[in-house]
Amino acid sequence: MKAYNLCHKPRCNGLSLGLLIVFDFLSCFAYAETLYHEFVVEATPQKRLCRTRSVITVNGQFPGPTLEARDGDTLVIKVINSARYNVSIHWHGIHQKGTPWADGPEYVTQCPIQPGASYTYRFTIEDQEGTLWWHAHSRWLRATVYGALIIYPKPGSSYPFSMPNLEIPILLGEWWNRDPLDVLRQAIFTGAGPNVSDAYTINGQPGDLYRCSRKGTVKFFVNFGDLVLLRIINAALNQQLFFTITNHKLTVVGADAAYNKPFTASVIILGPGQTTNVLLSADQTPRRYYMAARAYTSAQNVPFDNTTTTAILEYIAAPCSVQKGIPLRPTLPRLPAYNDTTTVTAFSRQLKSPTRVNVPTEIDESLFFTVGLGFVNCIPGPQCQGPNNTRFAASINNVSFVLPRKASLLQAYYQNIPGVFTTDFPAVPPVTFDYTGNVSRALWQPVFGTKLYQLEFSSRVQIVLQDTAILAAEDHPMHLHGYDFYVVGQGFGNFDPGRDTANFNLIDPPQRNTIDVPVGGWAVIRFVADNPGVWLMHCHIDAHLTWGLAMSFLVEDGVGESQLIMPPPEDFPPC
Ligand SMILES: *[C@@H]1O[C@H](CO)[C@@H](O)[C@H](O)[C@H]1NC(C)=O
Ligand SMILES: *[C@@H]1O[C@H](CO)[C@@H](O)[C@H](O)[C@H]1NC(C)=O
Ligand SMILES: *[C@@H]1O[C@H](CO)[C@@H](O)[C@H](O)[C@H]1NC(C)=O
Ligand SMILES: *[C@@H]1O[C@H](CO)[C@@H](O)[C@H](O)[C@H]1NC(C)=O
Ligand SMILES: *[C@@H]1O[C@H](CO)[C@@H](O)[C@H](O)[C@H]1NC(C)=O
Ligand SMILES: *[C@@H]1O[C@H](CO)[C@@H](O)[C@H](O)[C@H]1NC(C)=O
Ligand SMILES: *[C@@H]1O[C@H](CO)[C@@H](O)[C@H](O)[C@H]1NC(C)=O
Ligand SMILES: [Cu+2]
Repeated sequence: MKAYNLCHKPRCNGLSLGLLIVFDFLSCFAYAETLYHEFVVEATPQKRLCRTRSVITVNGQFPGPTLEARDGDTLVIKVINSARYNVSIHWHGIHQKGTPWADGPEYVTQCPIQPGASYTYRFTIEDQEGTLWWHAHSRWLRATVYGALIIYPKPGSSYPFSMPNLEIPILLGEWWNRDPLDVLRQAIFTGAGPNVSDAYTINGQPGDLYRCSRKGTVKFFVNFGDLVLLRIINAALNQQLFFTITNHKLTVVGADAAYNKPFTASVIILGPGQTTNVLLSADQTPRRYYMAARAYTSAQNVPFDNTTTTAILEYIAAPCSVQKGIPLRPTLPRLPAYNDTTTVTAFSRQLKSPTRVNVPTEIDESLFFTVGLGFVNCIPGPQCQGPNNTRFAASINNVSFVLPRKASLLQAYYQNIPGVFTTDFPAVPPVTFDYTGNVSRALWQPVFGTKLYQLEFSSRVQIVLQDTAILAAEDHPMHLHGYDFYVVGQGFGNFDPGRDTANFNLIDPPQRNTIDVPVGGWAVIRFVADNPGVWLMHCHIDAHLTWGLAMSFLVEDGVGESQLIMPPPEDFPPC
């Protein structure tokens, strides 16, 4: 495996990253490169919370290896499945223009890589800079199969902010004492909500506030005066998280691999799937400080993991402070209450693109999608343990998404395999109702189907994502594959085109790949469908995805050669 050399970056002090970044002067003059990696998916024993269990990892690392590239580079990653589960890997936020077969969601763009098999993902990074990540996209394997994907500017260009002298990837995760696939299996069997996690983690470690965890607590070392770029990724399976650091202000400079107008915050919020880049000035008394994350949960009376994960930010000069009588022991930062939606709203309202952007103003496809939970009535018994003798479900426009089995959606489209999907996904809800009000029980049960929405190449799309109060209003981090989109508006209650359209931000809306649709509210996104393929859009809370909170777009070919779906690679995994 090639270690990537980053000439525009100052030498890392090595302590905090634990990575040796070799400074290769020659690469400063190189243009786009092809970077080859091998990912061996395998079971590895890991000890957390006083017990050891077998964990599915990549190359035995948890979290998995950090991929580093520059805008314009091509990544070639051979994934070898040495585990006993089917697996596929998604490169979250990469557009995959011209390489839809490399996107990764199982049964959407490929069949899974079966035990003993391998598949090589090849894709080029085009006009993207910032922090993304990669993760398994096969059942709940992403609980442990994930890592950072960092995209540096092209050679000769740099960040639109002061050059940090240290960069730290921070991956927030969720840990179960049991195998997460057993947790999933049990939830699918009973129809009830899955067991909540036993811990949150920072770079794989729960931190000082959990049993038997203190020894493993992650420490990041900084020098007084350092300007540090934290690349924070919410890799948790099912939970939005607040993140903060005692006594330090965070300057938000990017989200989902797009820059934004810098603003400061003491707490940031990330839905699963989202990333946030923040600058931190190490300008406090040299000592140890906690960074901490815990749940933001918007659904009422729903069980959640109410624990707090911590890591330590330690000034290298801290021992000198001890001599002056300043204790080393870190203090906990103040985190918002688990249901503090006000803080979440205030944070997301501040996110704006750095300059005026090119938002589509004429719209060809005006879509209105309700996103929310639901249930299915069932015969009381062990497989009917959802609320009041039901099984949980979730849907978009009342369609609960079912993955095909005999071929992936992309393959079925490309090879004209009949009977795999239909293209009648509704553009608007089949029934109009008071989405966020007291919804009649007659509306709570969705239909199941594998329905796609077909888009002409280059159509300008607007989607109103409207939360519903069916079972419980809840915020849903909606992720679109294959595209970034502009978030032109957000609000609470039912979207009202008459009132709300006038307030859209068509000047400098933030660009993202995952939008947290406010609890009991709505978000409006716009993008141009210029990337042919089959692209999943789904809630990034895996419990909701399991229940069907997903749909797919089928984007037709354009006319030029670069606007066609190319044939699948030869090692493409069969079903
Ligand atoms: C889920 O939680 C219940 C209650 O605590 C426990 O009995 C069960 O074993 C757990 N299941 C899994 C798969 O962790
Ligand atoms: C969460 O835990 C804190 C203590 O850490 C406690 O004060 C609070 O009541 C708990 N909240 C819920 C909803 O369980
Ligand atoms: C948050 O939860 C607490 C109790 O856990 C409750 O007293 C408070 O009203 C809730 N706040 C909001 C905004 O729902
Ligand atoms: C379950 O039934 C009880 C009693 O009829 C009712 O109060 C509650 O709202 C119901 N819950 C759901 C989720 O339907
Ligand atoms: C919601 O509507 C049902 C009838 O559809 C009614 O029985 C119930 O009282 C209403 N609940 C509230 C809180 O308005
Ligand atoms: C969803 O479809 C089912 C079956 O047609 C229907 O009973 C239910 O009322 C619909 N719900 C909504 C919100 O459209
Ligand atoms: C693994 O993938 C193959 C091919 O799609 C499928 O036949 C098999 O059922 C999958 N195994 C599991 C456990 O899902
Ligand atoms: Cu959701």
